[in-house]
Amino acid sequence: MNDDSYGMGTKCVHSGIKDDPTGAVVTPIYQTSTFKFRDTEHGARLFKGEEQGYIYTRMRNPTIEAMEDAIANLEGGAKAIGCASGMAAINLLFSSTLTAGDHIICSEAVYGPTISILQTLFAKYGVEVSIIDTSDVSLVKSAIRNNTKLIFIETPGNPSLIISDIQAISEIASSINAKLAVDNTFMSPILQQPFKFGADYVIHSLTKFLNGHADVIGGVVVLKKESEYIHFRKMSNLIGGVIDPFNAFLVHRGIKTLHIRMQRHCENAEKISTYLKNNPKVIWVHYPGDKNHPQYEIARKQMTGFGGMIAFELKGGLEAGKKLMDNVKVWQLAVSLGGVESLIQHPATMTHASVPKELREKAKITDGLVRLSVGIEDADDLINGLESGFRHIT
Ligand code: LCS
Repeated sequence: MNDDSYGMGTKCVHSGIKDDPTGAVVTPIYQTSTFKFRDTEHGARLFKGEEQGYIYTRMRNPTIEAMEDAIANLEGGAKAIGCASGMAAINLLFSSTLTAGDHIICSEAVYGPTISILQTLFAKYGVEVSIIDTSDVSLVKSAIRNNTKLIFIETPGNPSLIISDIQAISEIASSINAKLAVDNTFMSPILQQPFKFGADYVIHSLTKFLNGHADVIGGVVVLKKESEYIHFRKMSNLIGGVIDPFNAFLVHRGIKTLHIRMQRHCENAEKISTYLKNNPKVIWVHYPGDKNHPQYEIARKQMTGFGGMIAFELKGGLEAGKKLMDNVKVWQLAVSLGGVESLIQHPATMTHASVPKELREKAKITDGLVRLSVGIEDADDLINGLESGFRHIT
């Protein structure tokens, strides 16, 4: 299935599936921690890398490998490494690419803990950190130092949906021999493929759209170049934050419907963003498919659909937001995103509470901002469900 003549739907259904000795049409759950050697010679050869095979699930497992191959194929990357969570993937990426004395540039509009892990753990290890607005390419250029090794962007960014130009930033990175990593969680490979625009690494929280059913925590690092695989795999073995076979199976199963789920997420979000824009109780709406979105042209260049995430601000700020969130129907008040069910949440006190207030405000995460993860229910029910909440705001 690693053939570009196939469409994304076919790739979603078939990618990664291994020929199984039983003839199983899906890769089964190899729920085993360890694998038997034929004899001592065999075990020694596997450990020396003289023969390929399975040793121990932290190192390699067929069910996890099948999911990794599927994601690498969908992203157009060479290899992928499954991780225990999106944060484990981010940790693996930073640990594998940064050393004391290196400098990283990171978007200010990212999932809160991505900033926190840089400012706490990696700063403590001697990594220099610049958190900037990467939607402005000139700010990326001026943040460059002679020790810059990695630029990390999330686009669209969580939760404000600010968009960074992957191609322009990848050109800056390659001009100084630095690497570009893109958190593609909000888009999935169906709507955006950062390698096509020059990225070196893609990460995902698999917890979100790729699994899509709100029943798994997982993450992945996807590598553009096969040559970096052994280094990353060794780091993954040492850090130990690997996904387990059952969760990998569920993610792989979720991927089979990713293309049709993303289509429905996009259709529903488009309708809901229009409803919100026409709502007199709403001040502004951020949706990448909106012609008034500040980076709409960049969105059109690098995305093939505008996704299922919406951010908006209500007249009456947080107090109005609380009334809305406590009274909606169909929508559930919960963090996370990308599942079939629609969720509503308040970033300033929830997903981005760990980000210092002045940085939050700089990243346009105002106290009145409400974030929607639009699911695949019927759009009319979702609009009526929001309307139930809006009626409580006077
Ligand atoms: N990257 C993005 C863009 C995310 O939104 C998240 C989690 C992560 C990475 C981390 O992934 P995890 O470790 O949770 O699998 N975002 C969340 C959110 O917006 N609400 O709850 C979690």
